[in-house]
Amino acid sequence: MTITITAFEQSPDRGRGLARDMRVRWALEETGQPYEVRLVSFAAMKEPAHLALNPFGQIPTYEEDGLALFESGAIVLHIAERHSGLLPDEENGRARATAWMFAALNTVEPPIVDRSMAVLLERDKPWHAERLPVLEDRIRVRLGQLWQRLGDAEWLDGDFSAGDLLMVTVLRRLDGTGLLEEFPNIAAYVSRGEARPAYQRAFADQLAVFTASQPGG
Ligand code: GTB
Repeated sequence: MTITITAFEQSPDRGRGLARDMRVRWALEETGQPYEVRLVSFAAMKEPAHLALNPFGQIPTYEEDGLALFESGAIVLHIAERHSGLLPDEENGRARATAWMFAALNTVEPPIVDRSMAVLLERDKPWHAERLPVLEDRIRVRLGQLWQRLGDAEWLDGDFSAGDLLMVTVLRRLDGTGLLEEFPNIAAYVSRGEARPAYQRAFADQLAVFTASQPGG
């Protein structure tokens, strides 16, 4: 049965591929799974039909053959477990790749999201200028640890895996902050992820949605 995912009808990132449907698109492209995209407005996300798919009223969601999933990490894990290309065959390698998936979402992403939210919602607060460097230092701690572990390796643990896919999408949210550039091996790691043909296809598809939503697009 056809896989259907949901994505923003009008992504606030203006086609930069930062919304979390990008992870799911990329995983589907890496594993060669065709899929359809249902675009939803912010209002539609809070309607009962979408809340039945995601109780938090967010994208992305995933539907296939009677299965409905939410949470981008769970969706990527589901895709990786069912199709080859994103998890090693060897049991311990699979467990380690899964650990990197959790590390991306649970350990590296939170301080990055904290910074994004502060810039988005607290820019006019009198304490913003003092708080921002604190948040950025928290990110630097994680990037420093990642830098130590990654060293000169191409990927986090052997071949490219779902752990790398999630880590790269998480780190991309630092684009434009200057923080990635402080850790050249991590910047190069993100660029390697972005250079993958499957990433390029996923990026082009989400960008086409944004372009089409523009006047004359
Ligand atoms: N933990 C969930 C998951 O991983 O699936 C989080 C899902 C989530 O945050 N979804 C966001 C959403 O639906 C879109 S991705 N928001 C609408 C709402 O909550 O009403 C987050 C996102 C949004 C915008 C940008 N951007 O503009 O750069 C980046 C990331």
